[in-house]
Amino acid sequence: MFRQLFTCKPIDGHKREGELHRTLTTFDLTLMGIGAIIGAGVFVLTGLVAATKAGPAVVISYAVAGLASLFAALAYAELAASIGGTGSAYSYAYSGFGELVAWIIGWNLLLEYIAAVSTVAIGWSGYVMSLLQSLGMSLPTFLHDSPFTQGGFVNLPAVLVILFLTWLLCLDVRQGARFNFAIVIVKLLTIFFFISVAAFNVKPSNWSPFFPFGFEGVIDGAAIVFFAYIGFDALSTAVEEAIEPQRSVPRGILFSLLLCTAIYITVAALLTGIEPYTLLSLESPVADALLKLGYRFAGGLIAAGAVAGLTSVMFVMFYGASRIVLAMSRDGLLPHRLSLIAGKSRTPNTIIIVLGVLMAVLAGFLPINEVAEMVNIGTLAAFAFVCAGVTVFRYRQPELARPFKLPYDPLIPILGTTSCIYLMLHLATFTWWRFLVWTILGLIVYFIYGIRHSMLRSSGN
Ligand code: ALA
Repeated sequence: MFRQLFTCKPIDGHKREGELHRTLTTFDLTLMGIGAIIGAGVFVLTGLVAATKAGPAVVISYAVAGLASLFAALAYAELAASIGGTGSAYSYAYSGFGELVAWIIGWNLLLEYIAAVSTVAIGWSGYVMSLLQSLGMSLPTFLHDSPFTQGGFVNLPAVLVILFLTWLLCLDVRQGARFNFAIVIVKLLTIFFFISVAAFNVKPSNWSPFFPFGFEGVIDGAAIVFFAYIGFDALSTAVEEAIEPQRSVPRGILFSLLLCTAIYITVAALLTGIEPYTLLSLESPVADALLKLGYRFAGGLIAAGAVAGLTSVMFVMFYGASRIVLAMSRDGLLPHRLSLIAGKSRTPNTIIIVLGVLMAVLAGFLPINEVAEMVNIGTLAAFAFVCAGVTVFRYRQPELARPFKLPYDPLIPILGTTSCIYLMLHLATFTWWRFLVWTILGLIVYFIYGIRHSMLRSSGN
């Protein structure tokens, strides 16, 4: 049994065919990447980090977090193309580090995705409420706040949006991709509107002092705005549904990340250029800055863009969570019957419905905003592993076909692992405690359930 903990699963690459539908192109994947990446991060955290951590140097925070994400994206691109597996980092860890490490990574990825969808749903509900207010409508408090807020009972809009996405994900994945396409266009238009208005209103004096909180502030800020980059990793769960995944998945990951990095740096520079960083709103800095410039309809427009943006983040993260559970249940580490694929749509409907109900309950009844910090630490840990995984596979499987090979090996994987760990060290101590508690809980689940039901064990490896 002890040997099983460290036994690596043989790589089955992209051989598993005929279960999910292969319909996604590079274009779909790039749009799904943008859909998952641009969301609450840029619409909220840019102002918060500029005002409290980094000042105008939030631009550098975005560059630092973007660079760490780029290293990780290159590693994801290589492993997604060569190893495949719908479980993303979980599947790579299973083939490179063995079952126990894979389980811990998968368990933390689940936390990342479930916490991301639930917290983003709460943020989404807030934006919907302000949109309704701008149209002269409202919902009673007990229907839009959790029981932990005075007068609240359930966050109904958050529950409804998750149930809607559950239904959408149970349809053919292609239909979901079409829906994603429409909302990504809305959010890109919103951001380009902001950029084109702000570009003519910059006051260079607002960029001085540039480093009011010093270098430490910039790195603390990077550990937080890292949240804005999360999401491209969800694309690596699409290898079984992508056409020519060895080419389309690496391209989708890299194209979407590079485009979003350029957008983030531009938005951060303009936002701190049009308004002194000390005056930026902590809740809705982008809309607020435009309102102060006299664009009255800006609030409504940005709220619409944010609603669209957050919807696509939830959609892609929910999709990623379902595919990771699919991989874990196929391996027997979670109940195997979850991995049933629905006949017509070829989607893992049982998993989607179970996750949908779980996330709807979390978003509807819990004040889980602080859980958002957990998203960053879980993701950074997975990214660090994926970067290290590239080097491990170079030694263990030198002959493995690598349709995409990251450049400057082994420099990039080393820089990727160290930069992710460095950013983790800049997160708050209580975040580390929670991370530890969640991981211990995962170990308990593994030793009570996973180890006994593992397919690797029953196959006698
Ligand atoms: N990157 C996603 C966002 O900013 C999680 O909302």
